[in-house]
Amino acid sequence: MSTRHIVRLFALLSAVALFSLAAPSQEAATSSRKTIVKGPVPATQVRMSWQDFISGPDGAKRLASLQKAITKMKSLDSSPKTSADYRRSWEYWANIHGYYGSSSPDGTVEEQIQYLKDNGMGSYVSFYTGITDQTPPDSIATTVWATCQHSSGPGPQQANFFGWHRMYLYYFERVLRWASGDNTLRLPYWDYTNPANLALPTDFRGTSSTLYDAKRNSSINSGSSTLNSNSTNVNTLLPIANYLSYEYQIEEGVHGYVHCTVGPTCPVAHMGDVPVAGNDPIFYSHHANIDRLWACWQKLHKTPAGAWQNQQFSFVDETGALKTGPVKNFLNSTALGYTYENDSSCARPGRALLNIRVAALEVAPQTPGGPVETNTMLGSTKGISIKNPQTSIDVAVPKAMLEKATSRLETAEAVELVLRDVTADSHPGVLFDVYLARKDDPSKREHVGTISWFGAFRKHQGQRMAPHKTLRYDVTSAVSALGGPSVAGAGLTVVIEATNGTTPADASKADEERKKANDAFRAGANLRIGSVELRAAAAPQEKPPTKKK
Ligand SMILES: [Cu+2]
Repeated sequence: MSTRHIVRLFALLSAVALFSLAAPSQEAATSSRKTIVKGPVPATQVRMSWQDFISGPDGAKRLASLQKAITKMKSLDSSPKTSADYRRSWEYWANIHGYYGSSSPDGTVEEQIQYLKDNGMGSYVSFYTGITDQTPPDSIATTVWATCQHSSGPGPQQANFFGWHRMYLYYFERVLRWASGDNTLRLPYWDYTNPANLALPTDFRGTSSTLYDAKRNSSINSGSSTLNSNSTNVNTLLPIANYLSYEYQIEEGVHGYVHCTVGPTCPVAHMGDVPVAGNDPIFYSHHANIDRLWACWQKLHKTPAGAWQNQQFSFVDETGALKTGPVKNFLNSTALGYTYENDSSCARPGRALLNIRVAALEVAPQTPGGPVETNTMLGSTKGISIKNPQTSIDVAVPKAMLEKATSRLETAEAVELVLRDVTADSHPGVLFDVYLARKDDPSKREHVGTISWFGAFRKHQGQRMAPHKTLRYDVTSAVSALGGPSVAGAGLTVVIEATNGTTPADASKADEERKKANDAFRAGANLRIGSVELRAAAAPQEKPPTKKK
């Protein structure tokens, strides 16, 4: 037995011990692992999209239940710190995701404010008014607070982003039901992957609502801007069969984008800053949608075995009892008492992707020694420094190669853009839209992705960790839209452009928004991209023979 196995066995034994101590008596009598996730779960109910949740004959009743639950949880913030009531409070649940304080892995509020001041983001300090340092009051809080899993944060390389957050929402939802007295209550999801729902739902915007949070991007909060439709499109991700690739790309893509755009940016309270993100009511409907995107994937693919399934996490339930269990008990949402209104047609209408395009994005992320590429390099530009709000990077591709790759787009060839080893010294102050453009006419360009910074530069053993992201975008449709084979003579340029993530409802305000983003861009962050690569994936019979290991 290896040391690692012993450590794991020990973790399992301590978890079982903790569970037996904390479980309510009727559950302790049958302390098999399966009972950990059971308990008083009522019949399966549907987690609905926000729009449907508030509509129909029962819409007003459902909304009232949710508001009642959140109001009740907030009222418990002042409960005695070691009471079960405090473990059912809003503050406690936000602290499970993260908190500031001298025992927090993220340090204190004062340190965060100093970080913003030191890094040209002092104008955001006012977002920390009213945010205070917290201290875990007992061993249960010490166990469960600040345990969220993100691939960019401290912790194992395998993030367990989906697993941890599904468990978090499951126990949070149990507390919501307790607080509302409504056993049918399920979390509604904000389905921004549907272009009809890019605006923050109105009920979150009324300043007197319990769903309102002033610590957001003011234009998102007023409805004068929405999310960007391109940044929330997951069509090219859903077909990815590699679980860890899909998880990483959802986390780094749409998940981080929504955090930093509602934020008002990263790392700023609430939504843009990991330690305090759970204070905003929209957090839970955002993450219900992320959890749904996992459920959508589970409908399409077989979940692979992996050490991530055995990883154990601890939460508290609606009785205030500590609950510990492995992620593998949370794979089937029906057993947890919910299904999603839509988990079977999660892509936007359009053509189905060909397998070759999927293969291009399959590479497992963050593997030690770097990912193993299975597709062909068309061309790359190395060592890019982003010193301006807008940077154009020409990627030289031999004409014959680009001709070959573009002559059979979508039938035999797919094109992928890889931004390898994206890093910086501190937060760049803005997000970045990524465009693919024609070199001969840069006004012809296609939006292919958005780079965001949620959870970047978090502390690990006292040091702030710089992110090293490798981002991959399927640009096959973009190359087609730019003219297909005609780009072979024109050449291709990748444009990295500062953005605050929003799309103004009034299109004539676009220039104003761009100017705001340009002003917020921080050259001092020293953003660098190791290499910008265009790669081609060919249909299987055209693949060069792979080397035998
Ligand atoms: Cu999140």
